[in-house]
Amino acid sequence: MSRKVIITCAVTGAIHTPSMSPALPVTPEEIADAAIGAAEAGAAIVHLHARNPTTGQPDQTPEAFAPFLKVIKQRSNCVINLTTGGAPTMTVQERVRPAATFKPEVASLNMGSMNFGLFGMLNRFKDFKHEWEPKYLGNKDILFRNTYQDIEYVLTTLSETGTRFEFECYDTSHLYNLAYFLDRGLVKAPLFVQTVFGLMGGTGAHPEDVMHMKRTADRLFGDRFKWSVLGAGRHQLPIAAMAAAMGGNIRVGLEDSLWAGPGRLAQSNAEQVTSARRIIEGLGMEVATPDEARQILSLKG
Ligand code: KMH
Ligand code: ZN
Repeated sequence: MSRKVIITCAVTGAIHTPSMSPALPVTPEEIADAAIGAAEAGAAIVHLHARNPTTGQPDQTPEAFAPFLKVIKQRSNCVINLTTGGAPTMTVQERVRPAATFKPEVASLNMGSMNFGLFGMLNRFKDFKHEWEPKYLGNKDILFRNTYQDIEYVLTTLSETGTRFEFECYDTSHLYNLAYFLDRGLVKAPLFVQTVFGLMGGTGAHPEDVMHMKRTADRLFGDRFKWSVLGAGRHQLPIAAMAAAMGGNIRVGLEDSLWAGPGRLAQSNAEQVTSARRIIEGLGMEVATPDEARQILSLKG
C-alpha cells in the first residue's frame, strides 16, 4: 500500500498583505472559498487566520473567524486548524481566543520566541494600498514572543477542548522545547511537527537544514511524531518535494508563499495544493483524505 501524505493548506496568514497579491483571501467569503477550494484540490487540513475585511489587517477576534468557519464546516469535511500564532504583534491572550472559542480539531502552537524579519518584502512589493502594510512589514523590531509561559498558557487554556496541535518549529531549539513539554506530559504523541524553513529569523532552507531538523526530530521523538514541512516563499515546492521523498507531510498555501513558480504569482491556494499533489503522486504516494489525516494524527474528529 502506498504512503498517505497529508497536505495542509494555510490560506491567508498574517505575513503577506493584500497589496501583494489579488489572490490573497481577505474577506470571510474569500477565506471560506479559498479553504473549500484547497480542500477540493486535496488539502486534508486547512490552517486559518482571519483579517479585517476592509483593510486586510490580521484580526484575531473570534467574531472575525465565525462567518467563514460556519461556511467551511457546512461545505467541507476538511480538518480545521486555527492559528494561535495570530500575528507576531499580538499578545498570547489575544492569539488563543479563536481556538478557545471554537475548539477546533487542530490549533497551531509556536514552539519558541524569535525575530520576525518581514522587511525583505518591502523591496519586492511596491504600491501598498493601505498605510498599515509598509509600516508592519518595515518594523525591524518584531519579536515573535513564545516564551515557556506563553506555550504553557496555550496548552492549559486548550487542555479540556480535545484540540491537538500543529507544533510550529522554526529551528532545532524549538524541537528541544517541544521535547521538554513532552517530558512534562503536557503534550501527547503522535506529535504533528511542522518544521518551518526559509523565514527570516528562523532556520534557512538549505537541504542541510532540512536534514538536520529531521535528524534532530527523529532523535528526540523517534516514532512519536509525524513530520511536516513548510518552505517560505520560493522555497515552498523544493522543500515540499524533498520532504515528501524523505517521508514527510507537506504544508502549502498563500500564508507561506504567494508564488506558483519563478516570478509567477499563484492564482489561488488550490493551485499550490495541486502542485503539492503532483509531487506526491509523482513519487508514487497518495494524498491523505481528511478522515485519513484524522486517523494518522489521532484527532478528535
Ligand atoms: N506563517 C507561518 C510561518 C501560526 O499561525 O501559528 C507560521 C504560522 C504561525 O502559521
Ligand atoms: Zn499561521
